[in-house]
Amino acid sequence: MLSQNVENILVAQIEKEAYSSSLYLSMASWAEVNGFEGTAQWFYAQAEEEHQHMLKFLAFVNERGGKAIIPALNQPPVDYKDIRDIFTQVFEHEKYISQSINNIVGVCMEEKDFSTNNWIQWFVNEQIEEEKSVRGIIDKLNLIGAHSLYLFDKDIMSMRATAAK
Ligand code: OFO
Repeated sequence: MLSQNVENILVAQIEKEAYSSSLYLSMASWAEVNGFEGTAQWFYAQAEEEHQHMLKFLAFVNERGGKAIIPALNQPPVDYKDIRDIFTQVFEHEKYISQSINNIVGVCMEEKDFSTNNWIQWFVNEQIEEEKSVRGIIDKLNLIGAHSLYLFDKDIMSMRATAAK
């Protein structure tokens, strides 16, 4: 059974994961209409992954005797300056999510909820991977000039295919 504090912070995370999915869908759509097909595919896959994260939180809250709440979401940004801008925003967002997951660990420890703490460790590791992968993409973007964006777009498509879990 979850304590009220643990339930509340897990329910708040359902909203954050749902917003992440919606944000990445918006980025996918921007990339698609601006001709970056590979980047769009990367974001569509990322949006799906975030949707799965949201479902994991939802199922866990309900299984442990809580009540998952399906949130209303804010509209994500519609326009982005360029590809670099988009990935910089992704990196900032993922750092915010990592902080949010760490806060959940903190509440689990305060409440001595060792089973939720054990379960949330999957997300702790997932965030390490996500930050690493986005940092890798930004490093790549910093190495290339504007002319090579077409090659970058093709390249990122294969990165997604190999990194898929
Ligand atoms: Fe961006 O990963 Fe969910 O938690």
